[in-house]
Amino acid sequence: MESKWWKEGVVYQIYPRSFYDSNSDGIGDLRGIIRKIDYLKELGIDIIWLCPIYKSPNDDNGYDISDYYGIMDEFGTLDDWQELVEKLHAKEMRIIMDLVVNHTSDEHAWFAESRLSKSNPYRDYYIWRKPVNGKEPNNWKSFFQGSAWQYDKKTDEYYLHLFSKKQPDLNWENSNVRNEVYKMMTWWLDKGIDGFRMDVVNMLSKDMSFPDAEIIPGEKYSFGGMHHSNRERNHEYLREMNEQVLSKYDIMTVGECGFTSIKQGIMYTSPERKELDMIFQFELVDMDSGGKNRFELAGWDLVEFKKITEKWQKGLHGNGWNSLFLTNHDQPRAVSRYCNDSEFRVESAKLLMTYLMTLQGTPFIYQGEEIGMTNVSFDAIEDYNDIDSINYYKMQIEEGHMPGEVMHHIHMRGRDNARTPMQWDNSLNAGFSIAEPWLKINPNYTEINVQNDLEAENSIYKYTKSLISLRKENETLIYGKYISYDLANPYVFIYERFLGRERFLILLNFSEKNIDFYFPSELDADSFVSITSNYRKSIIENNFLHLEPYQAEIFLKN
Ligand code: ISL
Ligand code: CA
Repeated sequence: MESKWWKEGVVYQIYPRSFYDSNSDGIGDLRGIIRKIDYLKELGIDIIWLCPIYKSPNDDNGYDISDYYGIMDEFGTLDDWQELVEKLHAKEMRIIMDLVVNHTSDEHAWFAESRLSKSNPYRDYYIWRKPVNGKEPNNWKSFFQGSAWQYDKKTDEYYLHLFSKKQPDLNWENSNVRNEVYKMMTWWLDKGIDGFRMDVVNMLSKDMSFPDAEIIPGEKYSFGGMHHSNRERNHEYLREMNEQVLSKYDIMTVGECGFTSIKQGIMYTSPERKELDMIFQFELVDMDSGGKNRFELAGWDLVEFKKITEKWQKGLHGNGWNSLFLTNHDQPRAVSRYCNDSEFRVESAKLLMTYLMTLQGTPFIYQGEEIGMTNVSFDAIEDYNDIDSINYYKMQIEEGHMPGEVMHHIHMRGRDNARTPMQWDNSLNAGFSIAEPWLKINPNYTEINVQNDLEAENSIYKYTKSLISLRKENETLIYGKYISYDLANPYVFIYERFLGRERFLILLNFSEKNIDFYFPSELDADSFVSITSNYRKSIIENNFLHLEPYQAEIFLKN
């Protein structure tokens, strides 16, 4: 397997609005990130992924871009950005930028032109269709609730928006659109960035005949995934992008690819196909969502979690490359979702970090994960900012659901769980800003904050730091093969990473039970020695170990 810097590095995702506010307006900004470079370097971070910082009316917090070449005023200037990049590079860190080109803002100059008339040269930059029987052209659903089509009176047509109606989808069939995107990517790459995280990059190609999607009985609209995800033409676009832009630089790319099978995953990431370096696949984080939408709560279970992990670990080995993540700015906090965020919060967060740092792939830490930040439960919908949660609330109330029930879904699944400001210390506003923050702080900041973790002996931060360095010192943890044992065990996850004669054994008790655990006999477990633990290093005797709640342990074969 070819070694690459982006296989060996650890990525830290920054949601700039919530990271650190340097000028006291309540909004995180670029100079705020500059001030925290040392904090990230100290943790062992190699690469930063910056969520969108481009000009945007912020209907979807920067994922609705009105100018790809400009910086959002609240975040600073191009000079601030340049300084950030230089300072990162001076510390031998790299930076990847969010690339959002499935759609623009409706306030982008192209769309302003496009909607003016059917003969406007920019008309075909977007996807316009006539009404069908006085209604939307088909039954596709927006990811943010309701129809994916918005009627525009001026020309009596609908435009497609897979996300909010302020995020019209670009028409990738149009080569002018593609060339504009490649030009823009080249502009940023020439400014020295080290790659892109590509937003919903598996949805660029749509079935241009726009057939109705199969519908869940009782529903009005349907997601219609196969009509706009992972289409053959999407791969063609990526290969063209690679040829025209990506292949000319030593960079990394990670494509956000929801609803993607392992077969598609190989197609996107296999080096011979020259598309992307890695993708985010959502099988793990979608496991506990119901069929209708992401807010519908379904069960989560470890056996399924293990199967998905195994499928991707084995499936991409030698064929492509995995990304590893348990949360991001769209997901609940991992510790609240998969483990225990109260009594065993510290043990749980360390367990999840152990998982993240011991698999094959590039690990992504989301801001605050290194100190075990948790979900939040604000009482009122007015305290929420996320368009997805707010639209969901409105629709559910209209459909007659009780506010308490709807709020519960938002508490469990809402994207603002991940977006509350970073908790730096226990001073006013968690040290994030001296002004009132754009989104309320999680009230648990007095206990959960960076300062506490930097001071405490056995903190999550320190554990994370030691795992990152363990990973970097051991090629086996990066490139080694994966094999798992006891797949049917509903509480304990146990797997090995091996390369040549070196063998690491990872043991994770994903439950709050005390467990008398017997290792599979073929392992010869007594010959393994503990090198890391979130309790105290254990000794395996007669293939047996007593496990504490959420115990995580890494062993090395003697
Ligand atoms: O979250 C999902 C699967 O779990 C999908 O709904 C989908 O991958 C996601 O909504 C797409 O997210 C990305 O594009 C959106 C933006 O709001 C998100 O913040 C971004 O990560 C539109 O640009
Ligand atoms: Ca600010």
